[in-house]
Amino acid sequence: MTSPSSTDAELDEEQLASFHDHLKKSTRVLALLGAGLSAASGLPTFRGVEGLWRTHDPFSLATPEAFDADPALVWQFYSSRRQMASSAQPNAAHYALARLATKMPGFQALSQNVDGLSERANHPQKQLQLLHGTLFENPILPALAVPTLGIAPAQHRTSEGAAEHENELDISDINVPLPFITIDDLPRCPKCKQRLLRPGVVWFGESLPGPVLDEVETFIDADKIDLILVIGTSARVTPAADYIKQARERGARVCVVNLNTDDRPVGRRNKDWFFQGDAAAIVPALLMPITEACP
Ligand code: BV8
Repeated sequence: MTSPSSTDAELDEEQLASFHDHLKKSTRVLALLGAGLSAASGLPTFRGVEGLWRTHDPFSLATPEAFDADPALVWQFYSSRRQMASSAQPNAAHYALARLATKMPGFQALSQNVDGLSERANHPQKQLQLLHGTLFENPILPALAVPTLGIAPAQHRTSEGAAEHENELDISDINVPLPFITIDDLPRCPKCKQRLLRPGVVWFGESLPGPVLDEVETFIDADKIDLILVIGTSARVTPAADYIKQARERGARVCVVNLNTDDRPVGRRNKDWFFQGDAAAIVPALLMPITEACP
C-alpha cells in the first residue's frame, strides 16, 4: 500500500512501458475521474474511512428527498464541502490530466467530482465533462459564515487558506455544533424571491445534465476509442460507470489507477492495466510521454 502523498510511484516497469507504448499510439482517449483523484489534495472520498459527513452518509444527503425533508442540513453539507474544496489545492494528477488535454485534442475527461479542482488546474473546459455538476454554482451561504472559535481547521492552515477561511466554521467537524439556521437563511431564487435555490450538483435519482450527456455521447459515437483511464473511482455509480463498458465496446483498452486493489471495475480483461497507488503520484508518471514531450 503506498501512502497518498508519496511523490515517486513504484510502478511495474514492464506494465509502464507497455502502457506508454499504447498511449503514444493513442489519439482518442477518455478518463473517468472519481473522488480518489482529489484524495491527495486532502478531500474525503465518498466511501473512504472518512466518507461520513458528521454522522451522515453522503449518499443519504445527496438526494432530492433529503433536500425536501431538511434543506438547511443539506445546504450545510454542501457549504461545508465547498469550504473544504475551496481551500484544497489541485494536485499533480489534476495538472497532468489538464496538460494531456492541451496536448491531445482527442482527450475527454469525464469527472464525477464536484470539487472544482480540475477546473482550477486549468483543464480545458471543452475537454472536461462535469457529470455530476459542481459545488461552485451555488451561492456562498451567508448564514454559514458565523464567527468561529478563531482557530482555522488544520488543513486550512496554509497562508492563503487560513486567511480565506479565518471566519469560517469547520462544520464538518462533529465537535463543532452545527450553526442553527432557519429556512429564511437559505438562498432564494433571485427572480421570484420565493423558491429555494438548491446546490448545483446532480442528486441520486436525478438525470445527469443533458448537454453533458450529449457531449459524451457525441464523443463516444464519433469513432473508435483507444484508451480509457479509470482514476480514483469505485465505479459503482451509474450512468458514470457505464462509460467504461461503452469505451471497451469502442475498442478501448482500460487503465485503472486506484489505491485499493478491490476497487477494480467489473469485467476486467487481462489486457487491462492496473496501477495501485496514489493517483497524484501515478498519473503524472503514466502521462509523461505526452505531457513532457517537447512541442
Ligand atoms: C440516475 C454529486 C436516472 C452529488 C453524485 C441500484 C443499482 C444500480 C444503480 C442504481 C440503483 N439504484 C439507483 C441507481 C442509480 C444511481 C446509482 O448509481 N446509485 C448507486 C449508489 C448504486 N445513479 C443515479 O441516481 C444517477 N441518476 O440514474 O438518474 C434518471 C434518468 C432520467 C431521468 C431521471 C432519473 C445520479 C448519480 C449521481 C449522484 N451524484 N455526486 C454529491 O457529490 O454530493 S454521485 C457521487 O458518488 C460522486 O459524484 C461519485 O459518482 C460517487 C462516488 O464515487 P467515487 O467518486 O468513485 O468515490 P468513492 O468514495 O466511491 O471511491 C473512491 C475510490 O478512490 C475508491 O475506489 C478508493 O479506493 C480510491 N482512492 C482513494 N484514495 C485514492 C484512491 N485512488 C487513487 N489515489 C488515492 N489517493
